[in-house]
Amino acid sequence: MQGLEISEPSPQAGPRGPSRDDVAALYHAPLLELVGRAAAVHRRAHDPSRVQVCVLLSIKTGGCPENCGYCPQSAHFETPVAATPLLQVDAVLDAARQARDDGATRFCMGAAWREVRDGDAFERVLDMVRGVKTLGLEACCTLGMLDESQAQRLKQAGLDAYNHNLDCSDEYYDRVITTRNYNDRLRTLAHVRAAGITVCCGGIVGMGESDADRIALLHTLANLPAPPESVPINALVPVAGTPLAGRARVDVWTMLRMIATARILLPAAMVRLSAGRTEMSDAEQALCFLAGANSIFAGEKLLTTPNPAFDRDRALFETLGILPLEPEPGP
Ligand code: SAM
Ligand code: DTB
Ligand code: SF4
Repeated sequence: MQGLEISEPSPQAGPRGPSRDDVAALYHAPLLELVGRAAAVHRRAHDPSRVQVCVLLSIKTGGCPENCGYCPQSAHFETPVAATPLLQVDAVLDAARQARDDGATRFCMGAAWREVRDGDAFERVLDMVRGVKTLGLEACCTLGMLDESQAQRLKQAGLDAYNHNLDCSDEYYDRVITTRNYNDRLRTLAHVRAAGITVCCGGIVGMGESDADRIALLHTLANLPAPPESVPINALVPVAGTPLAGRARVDVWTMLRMIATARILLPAAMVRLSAGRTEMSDAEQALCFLAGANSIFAGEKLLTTPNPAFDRDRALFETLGILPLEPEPGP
């Protein structure tokens, strides 16, 4: 398969990473060839029988000043999501403990903020991070934009990962969001990296973008100054009141192409089958795991939208012979 013969990118990527044509050749390869190659890469870099279970918690919901067209938490749209203030530390730690008891090894706290501001709210988030770390979980936050000193403070508190998605291509970005631009996103990612926090960065499929946009996103991810350690691939969850409410569900073949191409381009990354699983059959999810996805978000809610219940995922893992990834041994 000529299109599948590109060498795997160096860990440094940068200018020596794959070209857009390389990425397109992979993405457009015959589907089973692509999935087969991704499965082989996956097996070399990871134990294919292990899938990491992560739990999300919305620590501050709704009322967000950004106008992301997919998001039920934007104050620009009338949606079913009610705004709530920043949770108390104890409530967050109760949820984290429950997540750990349910088999999760990573706990991700999301806030509907445009950016982090120094002050009491940020201090409280730092306390949440410290508390989650004492429970032996990986701690991840997604709080919007942040500057370098805020990233450093999160690192000092013990934060392992920061989620900040590019979501789509640079070219498509202003069709979805106009209150910030691609460079704003890249700047925050650089601050996270500079602070020594691992980067979780991915996108959403099903927003009306083209294959070329998806290829451009994957190309950008594979050419970041250092490869992201974590790549969430979300299927759009259309929510009433948002501009993208009427979008048709994205087909599984597109999800598979995204996941498999991401797996080949970023062999060491955790590729996360993120939003959209409620609408996927067990067989569709199995294909995504075969194509290199090795993490899910578990629990009945993502941030504000429904997600499969723990029991359904437990049954799925049993059917497929998948085991939840064990926690890393503590220091
Ligand atoms: N406000 C912060 C930000 O935007 O970075 C953090 C929270 S935001 C909800 C985190 C990510 O959730 C977004 O970047 C987007 O990729 C994803 N997301 C939000 N709404 C979604 C939807 N309806 N369907 C799929 N993914 C969604
Ligand atoms: C990511 O890429 N997907 C997760 C996590 N990172 C924060 C969030 C999905 C949110 C889906 C919409 C909602 O539940 O509000
Ligand atoms: Fe705000 Fe994040 Fe939703 Fe955009 S995706 S509206 S920044 S919460």
